[in-house]
Amino acid sequence: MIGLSDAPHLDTAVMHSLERVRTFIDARLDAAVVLSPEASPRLVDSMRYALLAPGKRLRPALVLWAASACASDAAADRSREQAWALAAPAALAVEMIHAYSLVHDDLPAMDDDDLRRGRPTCHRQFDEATAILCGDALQCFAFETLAQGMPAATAARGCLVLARASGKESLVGGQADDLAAERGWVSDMTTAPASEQVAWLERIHRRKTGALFSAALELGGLAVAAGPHQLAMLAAYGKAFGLAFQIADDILDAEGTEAAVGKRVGKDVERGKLTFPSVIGLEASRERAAALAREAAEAVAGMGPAADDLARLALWIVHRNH
Ligand code: GRG
Repeated sequence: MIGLSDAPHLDTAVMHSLERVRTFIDARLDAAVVLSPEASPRLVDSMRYALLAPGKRLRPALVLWAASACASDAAADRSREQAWALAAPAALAVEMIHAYSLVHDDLPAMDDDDLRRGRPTCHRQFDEATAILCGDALQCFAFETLAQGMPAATAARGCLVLARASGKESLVGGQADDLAAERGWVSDMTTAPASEQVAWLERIHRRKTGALFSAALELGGLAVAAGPHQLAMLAAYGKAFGLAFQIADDILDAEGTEAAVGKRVGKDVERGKLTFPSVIGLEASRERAAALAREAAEAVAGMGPAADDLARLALWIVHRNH
């Protein structure tokens, strides 16, 4: 199995694989959001601005790599290209949901950020009302893309998976609870015992960040008719990956530079927010993230070399600098 000791090769391999995903997905995102006679030009411009901005495309990568990992088993005659073609609508859809959530998260009423993906945030580039509408339209467009691009039964199940990962019990619910804590609408967690703080953090991040990663993996599996055993391996990977990603994100906020990360850093500490480094310390956070990354890689080891990209991504995610 691929391990952290392969780190020097890990960066090169992950960068190369992510570049392939970006080439595949960016061309399709570009072609998807086009001006039609009924669409407002400013709205379409804002959607293109938010969606085509240079992100890592981690969620589309998870969709596509889950599909190719499962396809090698579920339908041996299917090449990676075929698996990716089947999973493409789902890969576009998850990136649309992600882009919408970033646009809304950056709004003055939420995180009030000026910088995202190394560029002015959507409401800074356009205006607040356009940014709200941009997020709304991207969210609807995600479900339209999924429903239109997949066979009816897969699309129905896919829409359910994506809706659950995006809604009141997941992305939006996690964001709402995070906001409630920050604004003092619920009891103050900063004075709770460390074990309760860690449980609280895990619950927030499982919904706010982890659920969409897990949905991406499940959608990739569904696109190639993966079996229950494969879906279970992807689910175990997703659970560990999501938390590893979030702990690494907290470490980056504490230690990263704005230039490398492409967004404002240090804001969690500035706002007195609970983070893994603030609760368990930087060193323990690094160890926890590395252990979770190994757990994720082990979860898909049973899929063999077809899951190497997934395993490498989990290991890379905890020592990235952006
Ligand atoms: C507004 C409903 C609503 C939800 C917002 C996504 C989100 C919930 C908040 C974003 C705040 C944040 C920085 C969360 C940490 C996890 C995260 C989503 C980081 C950004 O994801 P990356 O690193 O970004 O994959 P890129 O730009 O590379 O796509």
